[in-house]
Amino acid sequence: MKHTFKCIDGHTCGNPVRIVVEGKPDLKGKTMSEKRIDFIENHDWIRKSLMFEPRGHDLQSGSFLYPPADPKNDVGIVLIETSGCLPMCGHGVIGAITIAIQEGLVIPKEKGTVRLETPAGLVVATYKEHDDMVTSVKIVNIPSFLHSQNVTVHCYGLGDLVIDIAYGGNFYGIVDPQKNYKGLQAYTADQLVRWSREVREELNNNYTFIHPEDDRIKGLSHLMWTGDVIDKNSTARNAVFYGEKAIDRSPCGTGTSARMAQWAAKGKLKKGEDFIHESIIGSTFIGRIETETVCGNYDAIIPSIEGWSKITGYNIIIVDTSDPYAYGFQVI
Ligand code: PYC
Repeated sequence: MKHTFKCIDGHTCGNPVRIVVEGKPDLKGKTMSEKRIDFIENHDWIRKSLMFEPRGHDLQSGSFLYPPADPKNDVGIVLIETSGCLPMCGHGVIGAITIAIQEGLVIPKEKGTVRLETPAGLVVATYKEHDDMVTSVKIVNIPSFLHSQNVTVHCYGLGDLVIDIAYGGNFYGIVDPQKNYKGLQAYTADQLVRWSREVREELNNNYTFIHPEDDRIKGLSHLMWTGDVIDKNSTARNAVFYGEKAIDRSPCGTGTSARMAQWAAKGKLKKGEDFIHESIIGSTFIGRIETETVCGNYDAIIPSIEGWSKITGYNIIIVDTSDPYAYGFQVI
């Protein structure tokens, strides 16, 4: 049996995105959170086929668009990547909005604004256009907060590490420079990947991470290594690890949100100030605290993130169930 998926591929500030235009599953549930659970329970083979090798690679991420649960909104999204079906993904949303507007997949009620339902909540995106091309997308993300500070874990490669945990659409362990970690500029991406797997496992084995308002969002999936900026005009630099082998090539939208929440809680970033966040390759997102709020018992911020994407191709992908690698593989 052959399954055909018509996709549009692109990248956001260097990190890949793939929007599945045809071949997406009919998902049960009204909200994107309910659809996400149905996807995880009944359709995860599609993620594996489209994200893993040989049809994808360690960094691949993608999405499916659905009609919104609330007719006031423009569209809903279910996000996938190599690590699973995420509640929210900033670079993925910036890519999906760019592709959806440029290709006419979504006609927003108000030109220049897309009200997007994600499994993590409503995200309002505004976009700029020039000559029918989307030149930038700014998303106002969901409440982001510092979950815990100074959590200690042992990393065999580095020694004891003191880590803050923040939520920005996914839970992040944030490793700032300290006695046993000099900053990301001092290490190779390969070293960061190796240590990340170990540190993430330690954190999940020893601590519990559950979203205070939605217990379907749980577990720490991402690790952020911070370090010196490349461009002196940037505020900060980071490398986010996800999946089993990926270091985000973009500055990471949910990671930038989590880090702004960490900085806000420590008094290092105020509402309205620009937070120019560099990625491992030097691409940037502009972050800002739009408002302050609460999430459960946590003081939280509503962050915005602005970035850009480009379409790289139209891709018709076939999953032939007689192919021994129909459902993909990873080499770790
Ligand atoms: O941009 O939020 C993001 C993201 C998550 C994982 C990779 N990128």
